[in-house]
Amino acid sequence: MTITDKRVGGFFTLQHSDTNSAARAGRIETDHGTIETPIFMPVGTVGSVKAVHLREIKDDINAQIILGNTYHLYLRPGLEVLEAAGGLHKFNGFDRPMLTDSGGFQVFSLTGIRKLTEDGCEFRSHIDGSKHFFSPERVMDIERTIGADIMMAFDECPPGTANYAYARKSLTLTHNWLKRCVTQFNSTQPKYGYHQALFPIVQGCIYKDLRQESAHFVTDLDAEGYAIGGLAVGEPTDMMYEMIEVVNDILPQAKPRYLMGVGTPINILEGIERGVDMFDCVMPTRNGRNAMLFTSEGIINMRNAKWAKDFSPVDPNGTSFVDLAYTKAYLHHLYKAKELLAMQIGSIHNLAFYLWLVREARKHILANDFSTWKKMMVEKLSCRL
Ligand code: PRF
Repeated sequence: MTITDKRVGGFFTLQHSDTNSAARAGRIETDHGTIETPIFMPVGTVGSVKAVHLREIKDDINAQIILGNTYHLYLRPGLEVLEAAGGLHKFNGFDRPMLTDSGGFQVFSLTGIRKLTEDGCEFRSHIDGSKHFFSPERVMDIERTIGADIMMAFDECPPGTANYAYARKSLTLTHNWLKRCVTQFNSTQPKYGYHQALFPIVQGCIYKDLRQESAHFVTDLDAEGYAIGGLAVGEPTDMMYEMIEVVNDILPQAKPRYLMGVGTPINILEGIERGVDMFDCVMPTRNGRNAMLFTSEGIINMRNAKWAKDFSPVDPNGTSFVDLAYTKAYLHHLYKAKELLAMQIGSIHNLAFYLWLVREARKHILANDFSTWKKMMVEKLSCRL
């Protein structure tokens, strides 16, 4: 069994592999434009990147692709609205590539209000308590209706503490669901006239043999790209890095690899060094709303009183408009006063920083000095200002 619907004209080009590490620079072509990898994808759960409007996400932050969530979009605004709009791109006005997560991860964090069977997952809406059912077939149909350029397979993401027996059972379920996703994907067409790629997700918790089995299983499907799920869910960080290495040793070089829901700037650099091409995480936006800024000099807690009279720019080395337009003292004041503008500035700054970081990583991969640059960056990123 393989995935038959491939993009005409190709999908991924591996441009350069670092000689000192597994880092890679590449290019993903979609019908909504090109993504240069390694890339970070801002999270737009309900179709909007929280507190950031279109002009900022496109022109200031320079996002090349954003992410939406099947679970949230299915519940609200719902499929009728999304289909009437002509898909999510038309609905939210973002005309660049988008990716939808399958809802697997979101549904499973609803512990207590969900019931998992071989057939699928029954859950209650976090909005109104109504009952719903996601099967692999249903999730493929929903992702077709949302219309993202990259659709994620429906998987189970067990907690980082899962024991071997649970991990084994869960992996079998995820693989059975994946086969059903592929069958449904192959037998349906995109609704809006452009290509959609289906990415399978590798699971297997922290067990090397399960991760290897899963990486081989997904590779056999000949997808246009692959994801590594089930990491950054409570396991030790070293274990996460080890699992990335185990999986990337098996996944084909010629396809992009997406590490789901990761992570801190350091996690991203470590992932890139181990051959990951795509990342997403709520951290830049969530922490930005919460006064924690990532900068090239280290991490800043903007609520700290030490900034009250610091009239230097938010980030003198930053690439976004907000970095030079506002001072630390002013932004400190806005957070203390719980002004909405603080959340906007923090989110824009952090996202622009994440996008800068992956652009720099790409430059250094292409220049063949990634490892030296990464070592220097990790030291800076470990500082708290
Ligand atoms: N599966 C899916 N989405 C995800 C994850 C996963 O394992 C993770 C784990 N870090 C984040 N988002 N479908």
